[in-house]
Amino acid sequence: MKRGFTLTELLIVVAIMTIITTASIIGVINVSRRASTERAEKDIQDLVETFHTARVISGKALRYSTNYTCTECDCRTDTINQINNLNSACWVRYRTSIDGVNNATGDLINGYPTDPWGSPYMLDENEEERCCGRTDTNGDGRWCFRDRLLSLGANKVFGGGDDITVYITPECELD
Ligand SMILES: [Ca+2]
Ligand SMILES: [Ca+2]
Ligand SMILES: [Ca+2]
Repeated sequence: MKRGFTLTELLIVVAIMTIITTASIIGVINVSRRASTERAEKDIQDLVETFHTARVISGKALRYSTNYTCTECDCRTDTINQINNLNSACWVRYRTSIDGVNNATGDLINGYPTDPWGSPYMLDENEEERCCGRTDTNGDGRWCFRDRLLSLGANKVFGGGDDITVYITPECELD
């Protein structure tokens, strides 16, 4: 005589299916997160190469192409809403800097690159920036500090353990 599933058997089957489904979803999320991180790293690498080109063509530190010593500074205290606002001071400055680099390189940057989470890339120009207690220790008239480029990561704000940060070796000799 055939018998149906008992309630216990049904519950076990449901539990197993739930576990399998959850594991699959987590797997998909992890793969997608890894793909986003890899894209951000690739974008950053491309931008660094373009910044280098601007540096070589102009013969000057990046800050002279962007006309800023801290493109990202208007973004540092921004909330997610502000980062999402294309008219915010953060975005205006970012577009101005990209335009400056394109002027120097003959339009090597296509559009205004955003990271995989929709934020502009953050740039702090530091090479030949005379501030912040920095000194020209070897007295050659060049302040050799590293420019920094980063993605805010999935949380779209500075910090939180998900920033992807690259420091750019200055073209001038290190002090
Ligand atoms: Ca700076
Ligand atoms: Ca120096
Ligand atoms: Ca972050």
